Amino acid sequence: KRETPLLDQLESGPWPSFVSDIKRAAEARHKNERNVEYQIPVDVCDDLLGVLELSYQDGTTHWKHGGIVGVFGYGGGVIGRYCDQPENFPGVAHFHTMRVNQPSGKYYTSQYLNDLCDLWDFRGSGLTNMHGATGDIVFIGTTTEQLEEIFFELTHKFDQDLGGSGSNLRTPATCLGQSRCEFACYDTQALCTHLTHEYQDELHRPAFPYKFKFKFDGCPNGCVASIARSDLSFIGTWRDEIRIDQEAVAAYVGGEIQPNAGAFAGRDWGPFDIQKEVIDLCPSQCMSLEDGKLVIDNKECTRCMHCINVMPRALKIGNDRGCSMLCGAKSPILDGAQMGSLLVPFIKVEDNYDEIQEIIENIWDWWMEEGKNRERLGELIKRQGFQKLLEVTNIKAVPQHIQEPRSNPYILWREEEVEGGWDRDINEFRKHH
Ligand code: SRM
Ligand code: SF4
Repeated sequence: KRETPLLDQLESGPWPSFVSDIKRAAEARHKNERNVEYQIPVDVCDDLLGVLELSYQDGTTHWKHGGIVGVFGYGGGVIGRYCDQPENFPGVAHFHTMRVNQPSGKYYTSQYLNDLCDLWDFRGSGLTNMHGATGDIVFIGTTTEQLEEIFFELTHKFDQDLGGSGSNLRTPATCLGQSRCEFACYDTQALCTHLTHEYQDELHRPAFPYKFKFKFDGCPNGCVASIARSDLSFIGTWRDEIRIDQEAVAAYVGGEIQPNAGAFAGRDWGPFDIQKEVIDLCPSQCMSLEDGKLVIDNKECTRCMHCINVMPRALKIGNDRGCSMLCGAKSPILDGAQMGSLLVPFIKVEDNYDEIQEIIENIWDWWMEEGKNRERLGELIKRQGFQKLLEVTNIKAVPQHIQEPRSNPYILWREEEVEGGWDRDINEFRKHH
């Protein structure tokens, strides 16, 4: 057993510690109560702790980049990792990570989880990350020889595929949507599953300038935070009116129904004040109480979800539902972090997803043609302009595309698009219109 004084300190804080977890895994591996015929060194977890301790001592990583590893026919799904001190830490000389495509909405049977863990105890370190930040089941640490074996078992016995890594479509991620959530404006799981199957090639064979992520939120609550971390984000919305049950509104106001404290976890509500907690907090100030009835000016509503979150029994999403598509979110490498920009304000999400796929493919054609190596979609949009994106997707400019009307018009008109051209006399023009 290795001494790890620096790592031990990490266990002393108030939070659950990954160091304790790895120690527990190391111990279990040595005990081997289920007589697993380990296919990688039994002290993989001890060596992992050892090399991590050394990194803390030296103030630098002892993992080195390099050496592409993977499975036959795929270009993604496996991240190669080698230790730069293989003599001292033979258990982690190779320590590759495998990303496994999680089921939509992350539903499992216990049997299935057990089988996954058994496979990984047998052929890997036993350490997992459920789930990685993109959403995958992440298997942490195995040797090169095991990769094909694991892949074979996953695809043949588990009916399960690898996820994305590298310059390809990354594993799409979705909220659990209509399977449990009354706010879901479209079937997020169905769309996620459909596009995952449809774009298998793009997921497994890196042919893009860089990574590309899809994420699906059933409503603007954004439980998978698609607006911040996907190149193409699908956010459920509706275009008719919020449905109001006035009796339930009165019951909230009268204290017979408690507001949904989950919307403000841990907060002591006291008597519910609808003016203060809902009406005054509406970002577009489109609500009022008239003779005890709640009135919403729906054309001003921005679908922020606040009122619905607080009073879910009184207010419900509209009936004419679909999603908005936003594009270009990314984290800071190369050209700075960006949130998604609205591209399609509303699109129906029906059984046939042709219209959605047409938009996706037009974007990809443009990005693959024009994108520089390691340039995310968001950066290409910044470099060539949002207008160019509208041209390649054949989407007409609408006011929602413009961030700050008048001070920052995103859209530039060509002379032939403007009645009277550049030489028109504005005053003449005004007189006639
Ligand atoms: Fe990431 C690079 C791990 C989710 C933005 N990310 C890396 C590298 C390859 C860096 C490295 O070489 O050490 C890491 C590989 C570690 C390994 O050995 O597996 C790495 N990223 C991860 C994971 C494994 C962290 C985790 O444990 O959760 C996540 C993937 C697990 C999964 O598939 O579920 C992971 N990375 C993300 C996310 C979150 C998301 O997808 O929602 C982001 C922000 C969203 C985005 O895409 O911008 C993210 N990772 C990056 C970036 C910055 C890209 C940019 O354009 O700004 C890099 C740097 C790069 O690509 O060179 C990066
Ligand atoms: Fe429900 Fe909306 Fe969260 Fe999806 S994003 S789980 S629909 S609240």
